[in-house]
Amino acid sequence: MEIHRIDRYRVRLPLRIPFETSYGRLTEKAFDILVVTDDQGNQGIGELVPFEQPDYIEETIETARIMIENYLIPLLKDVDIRHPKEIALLFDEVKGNYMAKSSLETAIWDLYAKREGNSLKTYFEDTRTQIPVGVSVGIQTDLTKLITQITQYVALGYQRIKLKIRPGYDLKPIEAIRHRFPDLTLMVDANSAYTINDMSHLKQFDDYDLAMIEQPFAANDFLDHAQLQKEIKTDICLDENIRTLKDCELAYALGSCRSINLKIPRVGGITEALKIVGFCKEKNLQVWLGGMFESGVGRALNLQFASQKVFTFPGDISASDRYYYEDIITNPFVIENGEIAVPDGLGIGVTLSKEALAKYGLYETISTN
Ligand code: OSB
Ligand code: MG
Repeated sequence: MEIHRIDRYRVRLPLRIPFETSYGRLTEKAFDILVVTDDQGNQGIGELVPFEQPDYIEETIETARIMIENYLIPLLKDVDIRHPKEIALLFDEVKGNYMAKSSLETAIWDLYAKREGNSLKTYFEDTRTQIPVGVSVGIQTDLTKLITQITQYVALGYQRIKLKIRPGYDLKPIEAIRHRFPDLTLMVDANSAYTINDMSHLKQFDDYDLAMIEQPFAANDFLDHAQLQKEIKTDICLDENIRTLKDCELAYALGSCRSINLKIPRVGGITEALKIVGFCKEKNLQVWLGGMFESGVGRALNLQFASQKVFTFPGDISASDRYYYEDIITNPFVIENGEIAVPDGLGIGVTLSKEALAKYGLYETISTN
């Protein structure tokens, strides 16, 4: 198949609750939906997920748009794609820029699955139809409000809580949550806010039976994470560090972590994500699926991918209404008994809501062939 046309919706969705992390506060999520069309008029959709500021990782939505328009789309010109796994190789000559690559790569996987008449999950091994899910809770300095929020999420059935932390906001909220919920599966995510000088402070986290500590140190640090993992009992999980299979191999070889937060966009798409899953299975390294505040399009992709049984630990894949008042797909995701159902339709299995896109999105054609 050949890609003959690419359109995009630039979307901004207001968040129900502002989301604060160690690096900033988000009140609205900007993202693009890319629509790729083949030579027969079949279409696939993918989500471009980076933030507007380069504060989670270096990519931003604007740098990604430049990479897509000026460098990635030209690589697709006149190429006969036999299988979507060829895209990662084709994009390899562009260094980094994984989220930009992923938006097109995942759209092409969706297109391919639709063209072949399959649900995307049929291309993965050992799948199930319901996914256990958790929720990531932003920094909230008012501990009463924090506990109220977590109580609501627990009542809704979320099977795991991830608390965002930063220096000065860690042991107190952890203790408050543990006091109220002694048996809750609880983890924390620092988004790179600590340094090796905080070692003795971080060791105190061992007292709270945390499932893991996600990304305490810098996004490109492997050595200090390895040092910490040697000295602490709690599992370390890497998020920002992991862009490629090579990063996983390095983390494993050095002992930098015992768990991997896998985000398909952060590793450039499905093909690299599958390699990472294979490696983690082989090495018995825990892997679970993270999120980027995706709309229903990215969320559907995450659910398809998380259908693989290796993802036993509940992912950052919450119901649509945890994030947004209104989603841009016709059937928003709901949580039931702590799980979300994997969509059954062709490809990623969701349909864009033209009304919601008219309200929140700007439509434009970015490539014709
Ligand atoms: O560090 O995992 C993270 C959201 C945005 C950017 C980074 C992260 C997160 C989350 C929430 O923790 C993930 C989600 O629910 O989509
Ligand atoms: Mg994280």
